[in-house]
Amino acid sequence: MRTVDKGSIHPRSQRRMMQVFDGAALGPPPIWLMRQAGRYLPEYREVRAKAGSFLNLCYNPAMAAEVTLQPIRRYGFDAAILFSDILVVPDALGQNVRFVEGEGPRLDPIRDAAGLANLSLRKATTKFDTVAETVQRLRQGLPGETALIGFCGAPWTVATYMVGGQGSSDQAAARGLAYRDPTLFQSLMDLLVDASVDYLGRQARAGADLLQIFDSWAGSLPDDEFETWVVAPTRRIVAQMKAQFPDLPIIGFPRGSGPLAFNYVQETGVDAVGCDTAMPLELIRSSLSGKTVVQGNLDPLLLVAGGDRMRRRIDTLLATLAANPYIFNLGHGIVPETPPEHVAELVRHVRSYGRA
Ligand code: 1CP
Repeated sequence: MRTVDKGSIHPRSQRRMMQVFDGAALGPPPIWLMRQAGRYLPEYREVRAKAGSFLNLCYNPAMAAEVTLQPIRRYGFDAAILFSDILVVPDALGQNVRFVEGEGPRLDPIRDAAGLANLSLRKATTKFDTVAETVQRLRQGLPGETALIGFCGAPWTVATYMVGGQGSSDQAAARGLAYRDPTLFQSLMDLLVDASVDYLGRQARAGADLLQIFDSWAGSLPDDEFETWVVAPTRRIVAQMKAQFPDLPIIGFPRGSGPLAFNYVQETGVDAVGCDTAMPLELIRSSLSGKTVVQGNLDPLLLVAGGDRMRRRIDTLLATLAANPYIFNLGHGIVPETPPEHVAELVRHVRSYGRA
């Protein structure tokens, strides 16, 4: 008997998620949600407890693949996103990174040239390959119609954690270092560009169908610094990825960039833009929709609330954006308080669009 590779039943181009990158406006649009794997799911909490530390989970290919698949089994999203974290990159480069229960990530901050000199891309390859092994397992284990998203943090956002040593509301440590010692800060960004290209390249070779670059703190910079620390490094990553993988779509998520998002798309060369919760729908419609693939931007807190209010906003998003290439998503990640049945209702409602 012939064995059938699940992937071969649905060649990559037949995955609905991929079709929007060929210019298709689909009714209903493809849907996935940022942080679709995570603490709001009881089955995630179970695996997370077994793993011990959060980084153990990220570096255990069997467990990381399992938690990636959990939301696909429940909701049948059009795309799975590799379970990992943007802070795997500084950890692999040699910075001390730990996740403190109830508090979030803590890193030994990089403040000077000596701190930076301790990091190297050479050290990182073993851990990067462990993550690539998760990607490989997923490509085998996912349904043929489900696209697989690889990702990394953008250099600016990753640097805010590396310099600050933890999350912050204003990214003051990194912004301060970038003004005080732009040469040192540029060296850190250069390392992160190289590391991101290496890391994403391994994910692509292992079977990722597309990539997302998370720039969660893009919105904390004035426009000239945005150009230097958000646009320029992202453009270098996109150019190097396109040179090696010309058909691999890249989604940029410049959270908080507001009216700068259009220039971001033009200048970085990303194929799609993730719109955050605060991006005005009228701005998305007039400056992005039809010019690039748009992804977003339902408020994650409206998903917690659920009900009619959520369904009405979904209808507005679809009516405004789905006539052009569009991927349904939230404007930021699912929060742990989200009732899993609200996610089911969201998917059901989006999938009813265009099928009436
Ligand atoms: O114990 C736990 O379960 C910790 C919670 C958690 C989870 C589920 C963290 C810690 N990271 C993740 C997974 C994760 N992180 C994914 C997996 C794939 C998916 O989306 O399902 C992804 C893509 C990320 C990306 C990530 N990590 C970003 C960018 C997106 C965003 O949310 O803005 C950022 C900023 C991080 C850092 C991070 N990791 C974890 C936390 C709590 C944070 C934020 C810390 C802070 O700013 O205070």
